Formats: sequence, structure tokens, C-alpha cells
Amino acid sequence: MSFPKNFLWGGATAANQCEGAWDIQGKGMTVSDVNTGGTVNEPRFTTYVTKEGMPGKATMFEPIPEGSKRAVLDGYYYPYHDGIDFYHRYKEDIALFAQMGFKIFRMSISWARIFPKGIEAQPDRNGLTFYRHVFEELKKYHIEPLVTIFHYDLPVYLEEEMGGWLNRELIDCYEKYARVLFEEYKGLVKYWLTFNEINSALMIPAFMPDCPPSRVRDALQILHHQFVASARAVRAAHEIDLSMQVGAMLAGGCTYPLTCDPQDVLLAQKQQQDDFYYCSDTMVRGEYPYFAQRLWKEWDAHIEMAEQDPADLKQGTVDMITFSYYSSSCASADPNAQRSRGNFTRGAKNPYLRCSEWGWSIDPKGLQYFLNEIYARYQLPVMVVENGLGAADTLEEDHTIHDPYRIAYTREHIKAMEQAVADGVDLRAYTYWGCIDLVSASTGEMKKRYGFIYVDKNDDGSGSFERYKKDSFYWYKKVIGSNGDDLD
Ligand code: BGP
Repeated sequence: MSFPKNFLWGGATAANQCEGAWDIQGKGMTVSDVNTGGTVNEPRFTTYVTKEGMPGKATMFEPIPEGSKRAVLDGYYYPYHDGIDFYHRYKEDIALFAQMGFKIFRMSISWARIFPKGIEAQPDRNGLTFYRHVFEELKKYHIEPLVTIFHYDLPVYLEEEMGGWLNRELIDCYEKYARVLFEEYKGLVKYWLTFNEINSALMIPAFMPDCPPSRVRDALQILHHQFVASARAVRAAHEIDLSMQVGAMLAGGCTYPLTCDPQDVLLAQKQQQDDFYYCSDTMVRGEYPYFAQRLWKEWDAHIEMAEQDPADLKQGTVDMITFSYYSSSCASADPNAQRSRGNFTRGAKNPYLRCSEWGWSIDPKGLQYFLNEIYARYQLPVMVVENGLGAADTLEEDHTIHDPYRIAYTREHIKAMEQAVADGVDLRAYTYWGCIDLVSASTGEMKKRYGFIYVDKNDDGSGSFERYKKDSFYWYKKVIGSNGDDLD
């Protein structure tokens, strides 16, 4: 049993969580620039100033009051402002990735570096040059970039002045932005992902127990605009360079029935449809699945579509399907079943699984199962573009970091992928999430570390930002060197 010869081993990051340099060289403000730090129990906030000039904050899932403007306020800490300073240290970081033997590196482009507001007539040369330098650096080491066009960091102008993704004009803004990227980086970047975890919009009810149905209706409309935007980007990429491969990217994870009670089984099926297949079917097949009508009816949603939309969806089907995978969840018809957490997963606690320090269930076998499910449904190339363990590490006095827990986690997930490959799944790549420590998206912490590379930065922003190799660094290097054969 082994991985295909050209299997793409690597790691993944996102611009807002690692670049820092949030307001230099013309970059516009994004919605994530006003996210404060939090912890596993304390939410992150979005800060703003009301129309009466009063400072305020709302959790990341709440809307901010009508007429307020997002603002950086005194007295708050914004961990994305410095990130891990990848913006200035990318050469050092890429050299470390190359030492591990990376074949692929997933990263995202910050829209606001290219179009600071999102509506300018011309792109910003500084932003384009920065990413060109990053891609050239990767090329030096024969590392393929895998680029996410949009990873949770909308320019604030598009959100506040244009109304965000509820406004279909954003489709044009996005298409223009994507076309600029394809033209500019033709020959340098082959693999693209249109929207990070596009299905996460539909999981709001999991995070807001009293979520008003109007939020879900909005999410369905937003998704429609994003599907069309994604499809138009796929078409543009193929027009510009036929060798470009554009993928859908979803928050992955399977939903098991908690028991064999047929009620639980049906519920699990429905949850998988609503949380995942609604998006992936549309992006892969270029039309909404049959159960979309049922979902829309449940939420009393009436999706506004333009005449051209169905044709656009059909002409922009994705070349590959990619997803993040951290945990799985269980569906239970019993309202008293014990709940669990995870990356956008919800539902009842699985008694057979352990959890991470942040309460996310750990389910490597679920990855094999999920890969088979996805491949059976689409028969498209698959990439696992996020997976990893967020854990607290100890930096020893001699700058070593012993992280056997991370090695164990990754080993089991690699074994699961290997099994899936043996089952016949056309798996092309694995980009371990947060291959270098970065700011956590859900909690804003540095303490929740994923990396094979330790970054000396703390939750209050202190630290030297020096990089140190963890034990897992040497282990992953060996894994890549043996193409997944040596997992010891
Ligand atoms: C995914 C996001 C990433 C990443 C990851 C880990 O949802 O695409 O941006 O952060 O989850 O989550 P966290 O950082 O909250 O541990």
C-alpha cells in the first residue's frame, strides 16, 4: 500500500492568519482585521463604532448594529494585525517548508491587497508584486502553490458600503478580482480554490442556538451569489489558461447516526445533504441537487436568481473537490443527547472518539470513510487541503519542542488516506493545516498551535517571532521523503 508517485505533500495557511502587515503598502481593511483575540471559552469579537459614535463589539456570528462602521478600537488586541509576520518572513518560512520536502503549499491571497476596497478600476501593484515574489520563491524550491482566492477576509468596503455577499454586484467584483489573479499569475500558479469552506455559511444555526430563520435565508442567498461567482471564476481560469485546475473547497467531516434508530439515520443523511452536498453538488454538477427544494421550503427561502445564473453554474463546474477535515459529528433525534464541538461540526457526542484540548473530536477513520463517500459521489480528483491538530506546545530552553501528540494525530490521518487510496480514491494532495503556527481562526489564539514549525509569539502579541523546528518537523520530512511509507 502506498501513495501515488506524484502525490503532493505539503501544508496550508491563510493570508489573514499569518501575513500580518495588515495596513501597509496600500492594503485595505478587511472584516477580519477588526476581530479581537478570544479563547476556547471567550468568543472573538468584531469591534465597531455606532452611528452615534459609540464604540461597541459583537461576537463574530452576530451582525453589527445598523449604520455602525467596523473600527479598530483602543483597549482591544487584534491578533491578525501582526499574524506571524509571514509578509516579511516568507523567504525564511518557504525555505523551512522546502527543508521538509513540501511539494505543494496552500495559501490565500488577501483580496484587499489587490483591490483595497474591492471596487477599484485597477489592481494595486504592491499587492500583486508581493504575491508574485512569494510564488517565485516557491518555484525556486519546486513547490506548487495552491491558492485560495477568498478565505474569510472580505474588504470592509464591500461588506459595509455594498452590503456584502447579499448584494449580487459582488459577483462581478469577485470575477474581476479572480481574472486579475489568473492573468497575473498564469504560468506560476496552476491550482486554485475559489472559496474557503464555502459551506460554512450554512452552519450558522450550529453556532447560534437562537439563530433567526432570516439569517439562514440570507445565507442561502449569499451562497447562490458565491456559487455563481465561483463558476464564473472557473470559466475565466479555463479561458485564460487551460492547464489551470480550479477546485471547490468545503468544510468536510462526516455525520454518523448516533444510533441505528432509523430516525437518527435519516437525520444524519439530511444533515450531510444540508451541510455539505448542497454546496458540493451545485459546484460539481453545475445545478442545485434535488433536495434543494426541500431545504429552501424548510427555511421559507426564495432564492433570487438572474436568468443567466443556471447557464453560468453549468459552464463553471469545478475540476476537483477539496475539503478541510478535522472531526466528525453524530446526528441524534434525541434532544437531550450530549453535544460536541468541532470545526463547523455539530451534533451529539460520539462515545467512541477522543477530543482535542479544544474539544474537537478526533476521527481518522472518518477521513477514510469521508474520502470514499466524496469520491463515490463525484469521481473527481480529491485533495485534503486542511487537517491538523491544534494543541498547546512547550518551547524548551534549548528551543526544542516535543509534540508526539501532533505526530500521532497526523500519522493516523495519513494512514486513513493511505487506506482510501487503496480503496481506489483518486487522492492527489494533502496540505496539513497551519504547517507553521499561526493565529487560530475560531479563537484568535496563538496558543492553539498546529505547526511543524513553532513561532515564538504569544496570545498577548509578545514574543520574538523566531521560528523553531518541532519534533514533528523532522517526522513530516521523513514522511514526505518516503512518500508516506515511513510513518514511524
Ligand atoms: C478552518 C479554517 C482555517 C483554520 C482551521 C482551524 O475552518 O479554514 O482558517 O483556522 O479551520 O481552525 P482554528 O484556527 O479555529 O483552530
